[in-house]
Amino acid sequence: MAFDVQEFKKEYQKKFEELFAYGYEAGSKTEQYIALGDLVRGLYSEDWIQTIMEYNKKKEKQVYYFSMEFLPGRMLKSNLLNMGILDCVKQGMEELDLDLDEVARAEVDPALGNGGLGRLASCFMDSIASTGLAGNGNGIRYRYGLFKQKFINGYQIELPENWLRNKNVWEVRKENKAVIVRFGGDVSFTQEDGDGRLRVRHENTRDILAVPYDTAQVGYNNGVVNNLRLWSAEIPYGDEARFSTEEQREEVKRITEVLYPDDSNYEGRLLRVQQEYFFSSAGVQSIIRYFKQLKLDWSLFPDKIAIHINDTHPTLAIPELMRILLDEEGLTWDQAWEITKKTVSYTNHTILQEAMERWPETMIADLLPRIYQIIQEINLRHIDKKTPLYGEELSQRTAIIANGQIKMANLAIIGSHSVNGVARLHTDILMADTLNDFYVMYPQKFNNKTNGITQRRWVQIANENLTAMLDETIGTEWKSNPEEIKILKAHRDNKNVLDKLEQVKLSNKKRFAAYALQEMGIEIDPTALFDVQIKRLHAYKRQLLNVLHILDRYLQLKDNPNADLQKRVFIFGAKAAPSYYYAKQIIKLINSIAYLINNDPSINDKIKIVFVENYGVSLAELIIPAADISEQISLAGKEASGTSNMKLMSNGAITMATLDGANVEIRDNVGEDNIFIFGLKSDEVQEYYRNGVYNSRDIYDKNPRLKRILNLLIDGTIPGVETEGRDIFDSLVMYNDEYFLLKDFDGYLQAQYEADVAFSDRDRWNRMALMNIASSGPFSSDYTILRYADEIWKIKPQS
Ligand code: GPW
Repeated sequence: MAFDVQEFKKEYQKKFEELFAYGYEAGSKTEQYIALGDLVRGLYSEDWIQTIMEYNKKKEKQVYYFSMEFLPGRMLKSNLLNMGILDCVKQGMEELDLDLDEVARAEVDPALGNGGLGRLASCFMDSIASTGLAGNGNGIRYRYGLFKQKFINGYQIELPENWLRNKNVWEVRKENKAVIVRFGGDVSFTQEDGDGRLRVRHENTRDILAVPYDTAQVGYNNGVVNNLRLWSAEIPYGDEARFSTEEQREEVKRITEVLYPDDSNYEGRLLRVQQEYFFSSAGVQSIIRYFKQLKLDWSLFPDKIAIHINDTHPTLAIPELMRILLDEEGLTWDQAWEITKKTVSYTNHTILQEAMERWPETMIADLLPRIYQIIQEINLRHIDKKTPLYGEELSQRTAIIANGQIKMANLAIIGSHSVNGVARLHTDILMADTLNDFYVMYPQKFNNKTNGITQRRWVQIANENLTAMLDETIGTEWKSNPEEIKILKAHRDNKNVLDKLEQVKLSNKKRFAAYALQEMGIEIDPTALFDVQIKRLHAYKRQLLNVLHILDRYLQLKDNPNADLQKRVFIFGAKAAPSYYYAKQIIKLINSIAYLINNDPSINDKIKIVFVENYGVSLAELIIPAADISEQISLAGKEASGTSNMKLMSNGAITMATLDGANVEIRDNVGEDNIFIFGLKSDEVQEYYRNGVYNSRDIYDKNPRLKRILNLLIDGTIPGVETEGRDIFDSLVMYNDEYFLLKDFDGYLQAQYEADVAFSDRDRWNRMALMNIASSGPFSSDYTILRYADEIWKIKPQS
């Protein structure tokens, strides 16, 4: 983008005065940020319009990524980076006596997602634009994002996150693109004269206005600016009379009021399914509106439109598309069904049964009577068609409706042409096990798309020091072609490069240490090993296994204050779903252990524990560049992919991992010598579940080292966790340790010991870090997205 520093300074001053009617020097950080954001939006607006016009003119096939969650992170710097003006603006701000980073921190980080799934959607939006693909996001503009986490006395407290409290400079309200979404009502059929076709009458509905707010998705140095469309629920214009009571008005607003705070765990609530239909219907309607403008035959719909559903949350897009094609556009069932299947594709993100969405039949029948009929019809036709081919039993197991419930995964698979898992191992488990019945019926639908991350945010923005060091060492090609980072391997034995890498890491650790001191009053040594586990709190992710290791070190130091142990800082970041009692108990336990150990002078700072409050995208950007060890220790088979594993690897952390999710592929890329692997394999876990011979009590009785640690939970050593300690102890010892922590404990300790040894040899460790960075290119979401585009969506990058 043609733009120079002087010009920028002039424009910025002008913009500020225009907005606030005084000089920028007197403004607050928020005002300074708003002025800059506003200016930046103006700079890409022409490309934004141009991009959309071009897609329309060329009738380019477009993909619509439907996702209940997006976690974009702060957008100022990523927009500047992708526009190619980050350095220019930084310098300009400096000359105006402003610090860009400080101003950028005034942006509220929009937490419109829970964790990995939402962040993946945002990495994908960045990659779709950056690889030059015609793509759109479709989601919900929640008034309140994921709760703000506070710790009070070690317990998690949830506070509302009003992310729109300041002006959102990136969004554009598009009233002219609003659509009506209908709930409830009565469905009847009338025989029309003439053609004898049945016409559907859907009356007495509750009509909600869906208003889109569009946010630009700026591609990296390519002039492409795509669109992310988030829908907000409002009262239809002119319909105010029908919503005369406060109660009725509240009901409308409630639909997009707040994000459900559950990660990999579904809540069968009416409001949730209202949200799902609301944004699915609005999205499909605006696609239909666009397609009709093209004046093409309906049979060409799948040649122009791909709808991708991010997990089952947007599955109602399938019957909604059917409804519109049948009831409003007058297509036959067979025509509509062919179009729908060819248009929709589905990603599965979990095998956990508790995360599988199932809606009570009666709930859907009442809330969405026409959609319910269509689902019933899809189900009947499916069973009719498959029973003669596969027999009664298998066919019934794949039914969409059973036992009064509607199974959304079954609908998503039957109503789409592609089903993908998010890592090789995960997809293999889906095919062989979780979704095997469907794999037997539709082998050609199944495919793998291993997740990826955008190194633009996770390296270039989060880790400027590493970026500068890479540019200096291997040039800048890796920035537009992530695989090229592999040439860093040529420097693996270059002492000078290894030392520089160590300096980069150290400076990032100092930056985090300053944060820990400032925000939490915890003093940490930046030369200690930083051991990081950042992800949602979940039993299957096994934060508790990490805790058992910490307690083992604690006991070693209690026994012998001079024990030869590597000094470590254990960093945790994790939110628990407010209703997930056990996860909240684990948070309390970790905080209590942190308090105990951090304040025990006999430990002499050999262990420090930092549990950051309110972990999210912005904190991830601070923590990840500072990590030495990346904890990826889920029970094998349970974590579909993981993505923090990739972000940490790209920043030179060494992975401590079970062979789960994408960890397997990380090991394959980085090599056995540059990763620490331990624990049960996925098939071994499966075998234990099948034969039922696992007995955790037995391990407890026979392993004195482990027994001593577990007893700490119930013997009063850790103050303030009487109930938590007992409940957690019981889950591990009395209720047979569902996630095999005790089984994997010895292997984990051994791997951690090896990590200590490796860390003490600075050259060896730095070389491992270098090899991780150099092997991280294949995990760029650019490649992931190009595979989706080529193999599922059938769209090509624009030149
Ligand atoms: F349960 N994931 C997530 F599959 O963050 F829907 N939230 C969710 O609700 C689900 C999955 C769901 C995560 C997976 O746990 C993680 O392994 C994966 O890397 C991520 O989705 C992106 O695919």
